[in-house]
Amino acid sequence: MKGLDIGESREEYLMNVSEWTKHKGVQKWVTQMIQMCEPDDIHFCDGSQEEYEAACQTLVDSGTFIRLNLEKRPGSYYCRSDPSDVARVEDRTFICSKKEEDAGPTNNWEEPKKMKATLKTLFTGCMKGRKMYVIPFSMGPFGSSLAEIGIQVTDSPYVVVNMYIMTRMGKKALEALGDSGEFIPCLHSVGVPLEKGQKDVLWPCREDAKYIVHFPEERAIWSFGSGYGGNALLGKKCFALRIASVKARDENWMSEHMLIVGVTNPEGKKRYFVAAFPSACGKTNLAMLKSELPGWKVECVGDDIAWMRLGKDGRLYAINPEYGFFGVAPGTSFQSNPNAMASIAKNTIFTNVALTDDGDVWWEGMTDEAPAHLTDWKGNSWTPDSKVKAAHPNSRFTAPARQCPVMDPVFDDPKGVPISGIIFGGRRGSVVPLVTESLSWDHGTFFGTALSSEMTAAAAGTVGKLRHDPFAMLPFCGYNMGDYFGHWLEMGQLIKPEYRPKIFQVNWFLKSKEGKFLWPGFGENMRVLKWMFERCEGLDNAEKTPVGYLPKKGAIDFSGLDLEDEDKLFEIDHEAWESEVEGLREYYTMFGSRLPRGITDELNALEKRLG
Ligand code: SAT
Ligand code: MN
Repeated sequence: MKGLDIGESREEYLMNVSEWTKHKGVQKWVTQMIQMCEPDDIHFCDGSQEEYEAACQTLVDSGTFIRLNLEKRPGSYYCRSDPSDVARVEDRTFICSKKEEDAGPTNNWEEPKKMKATLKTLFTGCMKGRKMYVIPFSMGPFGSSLAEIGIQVTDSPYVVVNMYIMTRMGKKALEALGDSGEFIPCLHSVGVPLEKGQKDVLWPCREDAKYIVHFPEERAIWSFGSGYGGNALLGKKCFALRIASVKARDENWMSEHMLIVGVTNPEGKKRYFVAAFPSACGKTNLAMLKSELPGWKVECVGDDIAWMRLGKDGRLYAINPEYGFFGVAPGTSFQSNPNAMASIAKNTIFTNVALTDDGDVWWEGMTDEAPAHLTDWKGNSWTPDSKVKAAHPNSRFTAPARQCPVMDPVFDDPKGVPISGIIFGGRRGSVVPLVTESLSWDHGTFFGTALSSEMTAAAAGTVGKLRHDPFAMLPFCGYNMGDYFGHWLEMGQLIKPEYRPKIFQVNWFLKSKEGKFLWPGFGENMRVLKWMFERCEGLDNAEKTPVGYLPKKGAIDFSGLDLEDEDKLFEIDHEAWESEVEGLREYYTMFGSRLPRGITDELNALEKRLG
């Protein structure tokens, strides 16, 4: 590792940076960041395995990382965050567009100049006593016209090792950028400078000052005070969704909070689908679905984010901009998601799960019975009689995508994959049928705007209450959500009609009056995917209803399933739908004049069809 004391040798730094990249914009920006943050030391990341291991060793030496049992979990590390720094902080996340209305009613806003002034005060000298890492990274495969480059500077080695897994980073990203390419500057600090000789804490962060800030017009990200997940790994939600959604609007493409899967039928024909789900709806499980239907196969291209662009042929192509999984651990088991379990068998970073006595990991839902003794995510001794959870509900694994046994070999293909279908799904105990196909692109866009989910114990709020989460993008859209609806309508016009993806809505969570789930879910969801696949093939297996196309009787193969009430899966309760329409009308008022006419038209048309 090339180390350097800036204070002692500015010339040497300038020599190093010009050796490292000829890109004048990068040189200038990194220099400015150094002058403001005043790190003691700087490291330019090359993305090598040795560099990754050295950074892990730094974290082991400082006590932040614990090396896991080499036989049970080779190449893997255990980490506890500060108990106050365990999730994204939506109330500290800002979209600082020049005009407030351009951030829209779903985002926090602050005047950019004012925010910059606040941040500059916080960032000044914030890396004293620390090393600054400079991480060039590519979101998307190298050489892809769908990929974008970012440069993150950070004082957190935890961020470095997570970015190593989650993105394609280092020298190759810098080469892809070239001498004059466009990059997104991503500034990050945990916000805890160290005095000379002062001992560091295990997880530095700021309880009093967290800022996750996006400047959409400048296309820049400034993140202060948190070291965790989406707050600190700036390639993920900050860049790949919030900033990218703005770029996508301006450049006619789509940046979506969607998984990507390839579905292959028994004849070997393959079609690709993308799907958006609010949290706690089984998105990761669908992304890695183990098919229960003989001859049918699902492969994973991505589990969280899809970037989609028009090809020259007028078709929509998607890439997964990420390179790894940052997945929620609790609930992941060999039963619920065997492919995720295989993905995290080695070379994985575990954060805020529980530690077993033999140096492995455990979390609620991993096995039916908890181990007799654990150390919980706060470092306390834990037994099954303990009153607290052993793993934090938002505890995570960071694992390389290539370790997933059902990873689609084309996930690294610069061309991306052609999309046949788009799926929206929420958790609804009633009203929304198991599966519906939209009547048109605009009607499908309406599905996206209407997406909502009943809250689970996994998030703060009242359990069972409906939370609107349009396109599952509520905390991730970098501009006015009303304009984003309009962008979807416009994209539909740009896609060649014969290639326009079909749009579906699914609901795995219908319940009987007694509160029992009516649909088994998990691997059996393959039966629903099969119907969608066949719709894309043009099969006449649907019938038109007021809410969209539903499967004809017998069109979904339910053989071998012990279903309590098959008809209820497709029931349309007119009264419930009418109040659904009323609820949406009321919800849409928050977008005011930014609500596109096309969406109001769809709502009115639905109301009319309901009669
Ligand atoms: O923390 S992340 O944004 O990476 C994951 C999530 O909260 O959705
Ligand atoms: Mn997500």
